[in-house]
Amino acid sequence: MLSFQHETLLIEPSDGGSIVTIRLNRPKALNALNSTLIRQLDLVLEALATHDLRALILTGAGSRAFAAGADIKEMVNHSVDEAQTMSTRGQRTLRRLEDFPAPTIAAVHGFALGGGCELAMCCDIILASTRAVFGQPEVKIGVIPGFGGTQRLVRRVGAQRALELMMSGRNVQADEALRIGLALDVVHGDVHEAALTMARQFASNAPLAVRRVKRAVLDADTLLRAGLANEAELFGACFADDDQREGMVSFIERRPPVYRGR
Ligand code: CO8
Repeated sequence: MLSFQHETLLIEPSDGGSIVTIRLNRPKALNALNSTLIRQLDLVLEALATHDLRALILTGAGSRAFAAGADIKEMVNHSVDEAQTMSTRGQRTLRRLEDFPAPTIAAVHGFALGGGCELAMCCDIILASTRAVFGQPEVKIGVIPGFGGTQRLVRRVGAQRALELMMSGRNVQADEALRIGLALDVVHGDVHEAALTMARQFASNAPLAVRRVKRAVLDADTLLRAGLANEAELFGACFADDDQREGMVSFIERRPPVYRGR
């Protein structure tokens, strides 16, 4: 029953259907998160939450990326309202992933940038291949993280490191991701196989107890909701700036941006 396909996602059951892998499947665009993918992910997560899964794995199709962020080409011309709405919608889907009843593991190879990094951080565990590259590069294109990065990166790595990463927009290689606690482990070998091995370990324990461990941890964070709403508003506000258009157009035109602070 779980073996269904979506345009932008591949759904791969294993272990008799008790473990499922969702593979983001836009490899030509480095699995950039467009609105179709987000919508399909939302539907798949809603459906899978009603199955008796023991673990869920999220990974990217192709060899180059987990996901290189929200789709810049889709959002370049957004108004403030459209941007805020898209941020809020995306946050809802990512929150659905974070709230998924069973354990979730992001198996990251290649780029996990912007929305891709934000998506990975909604999983309980992040495993990185040696070639994983993380980052929140939004300020380089005139905006801020809008899928929860300003909230969840702080929780993963602390405010000082999160601010340094989000204000520089620089890339974080796998070994640094491990050192700062963004990734739990760096895998020398097949990162999806490693995720499956970990998923099986979780799956061998009492499933209701495992789910309650997760609930207890998530429920303790009572401030996240307000932080996400504030982020969506600030993300939307970027789309009143000339710098947002310049940042995104320069990415599409493959030239350096010229920012004027307006
Ligand atoms: N959106 C759309 N297309 C993308 C994206 C993206 N984020 N990333 C890569 N692509 C496309 C490229 O345009 C290119 O397509 P084409 O061949 O048709 O021109 C293809 O993927 C391959 O990419 P490159 O040619 O650029 O590959 P390189 O190896 O030269 O570079 C990089 C790889 C470094 C990953 C580069 O592609 C890059 O910098 N990508 C953008 C990274 C980024 O800035 N991500 C953050 C986006 S903003 C964001 O995620 C905010 C989240 C909140 C959103 C809220 C809702 C609106």
